[in-house]
Amino acid sequence: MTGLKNLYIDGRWSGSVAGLPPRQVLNPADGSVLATVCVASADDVDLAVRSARTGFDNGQWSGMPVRERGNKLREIAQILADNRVNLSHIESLDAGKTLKEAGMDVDDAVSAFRYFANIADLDAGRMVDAGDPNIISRIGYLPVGVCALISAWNFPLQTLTWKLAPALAAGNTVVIKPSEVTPLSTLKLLELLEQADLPAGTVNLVLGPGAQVGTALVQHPGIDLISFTGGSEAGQKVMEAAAKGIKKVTLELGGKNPNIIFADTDFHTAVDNALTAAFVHSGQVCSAGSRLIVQDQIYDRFVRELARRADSIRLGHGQDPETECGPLATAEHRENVERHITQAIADGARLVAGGVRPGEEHLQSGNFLRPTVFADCDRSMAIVREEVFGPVVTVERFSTEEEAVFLANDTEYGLAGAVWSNDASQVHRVAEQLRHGTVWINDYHPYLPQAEWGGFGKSGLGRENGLQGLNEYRETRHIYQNIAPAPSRWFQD
Ligand code: TXE
Repeated sequence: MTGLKNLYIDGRWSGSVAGLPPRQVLNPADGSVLATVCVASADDVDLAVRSARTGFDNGQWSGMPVRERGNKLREIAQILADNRVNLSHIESLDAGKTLKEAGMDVDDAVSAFRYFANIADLDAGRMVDAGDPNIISRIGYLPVGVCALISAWNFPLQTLTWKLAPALAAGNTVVIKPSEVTPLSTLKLLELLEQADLPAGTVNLVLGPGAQVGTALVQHPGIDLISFTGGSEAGQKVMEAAAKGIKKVTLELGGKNPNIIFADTDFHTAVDNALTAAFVHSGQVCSAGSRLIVQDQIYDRFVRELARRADSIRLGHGQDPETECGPLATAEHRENVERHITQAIADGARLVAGGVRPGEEHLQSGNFLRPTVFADCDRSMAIVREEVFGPVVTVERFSTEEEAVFLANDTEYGLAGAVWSNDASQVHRVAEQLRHGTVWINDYHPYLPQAEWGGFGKSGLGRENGLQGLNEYRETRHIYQNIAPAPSRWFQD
């Protein structure tokens, strides 16, 4: 035992039974140690899954009337809203995002709990016409069981609550594993959840690296469903584990998202939003508009203005109100992004902004990187095809509408995309042809808890939010009742 008690199992804070060495959580803006937390062993994971199983089987949560569960979710939403300042401060420190962004993440978390509280009892199933007046046939829903919720470091609170709120609304019990890079807002969330007095075993928390703790969790036979947000490589492993255990699985895996700009659109609005699309949270956003596709007539002017604006973005600590972009999540991640930049230059992309670490003295100990713009890109280049997950945007050129659609769909991913034009018919035509889970027209980034979120192709499986976001956490059951039973006479007496 290390004395640390950061795991939450069966309604209590506990330490790792194996006493594994704890892990330091670093501030990405200056490398300082924000906290030291314990690392779960396979035995701790087992205890957490057993606790969730007992919690599920005893029916205290899963058997609670749906309306009461909804009330609990509303209570949680209010607790989070009341703690907005504290939660966003923690998220800003740990994930390196600005306080403004972190506050919006808390608002998203609150909205998710409110939305799923409101829809939990909307749909109790339906009657089915069996074509026989003596048959009562009905469809109903049950919770799936014990869910493993694995969240990512870029939106620690938001990616978790998009899973937790629907999982709880549907009556499941859960074991949460946040990213080892950014566990602090999740720890705070668990602390706040105690105020809602959920039955013991409903929500459990394990901490530690994906390769060990995440693997132990997804391979555990007591898990019925895995909901994962992260990279493709880890997503593939999660899916393999799910396949071995025939577990339900949803994957939210990021993307390479096209942002199409037609020449007739308002120029400055499009440039301004292209920056937001690409560089919010230093591009560490699964739906980042990292691939600009710009029409011929405005291409050169667009590239010049984009580069000028990118060069003036202010980097800094998330808590500094002057900061527009924070650091990257880890030193290793920055090196990965830099490798992508080096490769892009070798492939012939024209660097017109950034590509380097900032020179300012006070940024030297953080994982900062200047917002980077590459022009003259084409789809043969790795920088156009691969997810970089950093402050890097590429610009390609197109002339016709058909070409724009072709380029935008020419990706293995399919999470999100946008189209900008003043021609109402054109934007609709283009949007209808884009094979991406979310398509924005003359906007970028907004999402709604009531609208499904998720991707085509390698962007993942299943959907979060919306009605489908709830249904991922429910089993469908058909009950067929014969009210006039009689011998079937299939076999002779
Ligand atoms: O995430 P990982 P990483 C993308 C982005 C980034 C890349 C890698 O391109 O550069 O993924 O990021 C847990 N079994 N996105 O390496 O490893 C892990 O502990 C079970 C996109 O930091 O995918 C963490 O909790 N769990 C993305 C979570 O999975 C495993 C957000 C994500 O970690 C595991 C983040 C395993 N085998 C990165 N391996 C998005 N969709 O927004 C890891 N984990």
